[in-house]
Amino acid sequence: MEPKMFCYQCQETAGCTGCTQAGVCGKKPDVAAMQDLLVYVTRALSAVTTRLRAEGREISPEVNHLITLNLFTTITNANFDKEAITARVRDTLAIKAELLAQVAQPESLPEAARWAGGEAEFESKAAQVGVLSTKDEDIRSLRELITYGLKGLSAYSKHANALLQEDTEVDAFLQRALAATLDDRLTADDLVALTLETGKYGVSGMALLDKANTGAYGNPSVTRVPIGVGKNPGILVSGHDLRDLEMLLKQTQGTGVDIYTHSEMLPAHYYPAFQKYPNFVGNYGNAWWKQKEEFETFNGPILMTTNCIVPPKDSYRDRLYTTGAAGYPGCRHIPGGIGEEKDFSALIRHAKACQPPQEIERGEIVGGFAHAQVLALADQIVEAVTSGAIRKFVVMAGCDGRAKSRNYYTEFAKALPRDAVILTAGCAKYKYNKLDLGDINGIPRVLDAGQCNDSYSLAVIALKLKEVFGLEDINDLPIVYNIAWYEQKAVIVLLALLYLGVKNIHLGPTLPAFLSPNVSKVLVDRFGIAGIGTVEDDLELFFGPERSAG
Ligand code: SF4
Ligand code: SF3
Repeated sequence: MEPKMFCYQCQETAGCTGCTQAGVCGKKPDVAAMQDLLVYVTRALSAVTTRLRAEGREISPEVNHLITLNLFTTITNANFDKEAITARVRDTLAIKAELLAQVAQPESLPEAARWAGGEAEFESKAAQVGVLSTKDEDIRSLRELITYGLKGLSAYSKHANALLQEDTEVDAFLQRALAATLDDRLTADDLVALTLETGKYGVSGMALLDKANTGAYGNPSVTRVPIGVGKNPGILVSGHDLRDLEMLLKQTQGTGVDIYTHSEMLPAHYYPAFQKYPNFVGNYGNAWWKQKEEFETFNGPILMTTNCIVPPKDSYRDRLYTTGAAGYPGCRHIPGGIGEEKDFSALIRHAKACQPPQEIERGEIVGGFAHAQVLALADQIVEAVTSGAIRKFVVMAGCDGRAKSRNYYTEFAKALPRDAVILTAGCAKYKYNKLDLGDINGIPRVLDAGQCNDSYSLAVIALKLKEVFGLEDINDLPIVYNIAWYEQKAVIVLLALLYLGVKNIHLGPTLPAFLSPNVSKVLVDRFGIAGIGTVEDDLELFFGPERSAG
């Protein structure tokens, strides 16, 4: 069949090769095309800003923010709204034209930087600039690997920017690297080096976000989060944007409307600044892909602050609101830029006219083991490792998804030896965070550091343990990595770990389709990256044949 689109940026890509007729995620070919064009014009704008910096000019924060928001908009499951994406293409071209006029020798920039097509040409241009426009499969693979890492980095930057934190070096790198994906002179070796540099700036971007989050909301601490429901009508908040949640919590005080978190918003409960709100009652449901059932039974309005949106059922479509980078055609979008107060009164009015949520679970989840909390428990943890009570930590961070093969992670968690502790972050945790895995000398066997955005905590914890145990090499720690990925934020986390020198990371449930055989080989040879096998085989690999039963 003639391909109508080509996208292979996420783990669920069709046939583990590429979505060519429609996205498994629900993305339609016309939206995919407009996303391709948005990435293209963003690469072009980045080529212009990178040249201007080289000429000694400053780039405004507004332009930096436009670029990060553009990339964030194209992350899997963030935005399905063709009109909104087209508007961003228009705005980007307008700003590029303004900046291009300031470049000393524009003719030496790549063709993309000089393209100034009108809206009538958008569709035909989009058809020429997608992933497959790079013919060499290894160059294409590396360009996309870098681009997906930069999409993840953009998400982290955008969240930090929302809390008025900036790192202009991260922005300059992001734009330089994005511009480099247009440069036909770069060899595969150049692009491998740029991939690793992307990981370096991934660490900086994650550190910036950590500073922004903890500076604004305090350090997460051990928290028990209820998963049942109350009697008031509620608003369910999903995605990753803590600033949006803060505004909503403030605006709902005294209204009789309760706030619940869904999926990746769960870790908001771990922050002291949010715990003071009496109507911030708990977490409802599970990971993003369960939306269809859980949004239906929630009964009230739902606010998607970022990815991951599942195309909604008619039963709750009118209750689904988006904001920030998120968008869905026909769903109401709450506007508001960085530093602006968003107006959530429409959701609050809507909630008051709805029934309270229907109970789907009871009990609680324990989390809040971000770096400060874990470091506060360092003596206890070091003692448990030294005495042999904890044999190994298993990093099982990352994403959840709908593929049945992900049941591997539940089975793996259940079968782990009882002296193993899971370190996690991201929505991958929903595969095992409601199992009763117990504790080791009071240390829970699942230590949840937070959102995928908080994966930085896992790196800080590993580096601290390396220091405490006086080790030369981070790979000598009793930590193994069995990471689940789905979308592009997991790509920047992976690149950040590689930059920190972590070897032998297992990535599943399948390896990325965008890695060509040669690029995979580089990752295998240099970093020992591997996929997953059966639970039994992998446990033997990580713990040896003598492992005790879980
Ligand atoms: Fe397919 Fe994933 Fe791209 Fe959606 S984001 S079109 S599922 S590869
Ligand atoms: Fe999850 Fe989308 Fe990646 Fe934030 S919500 S980890 S998949």
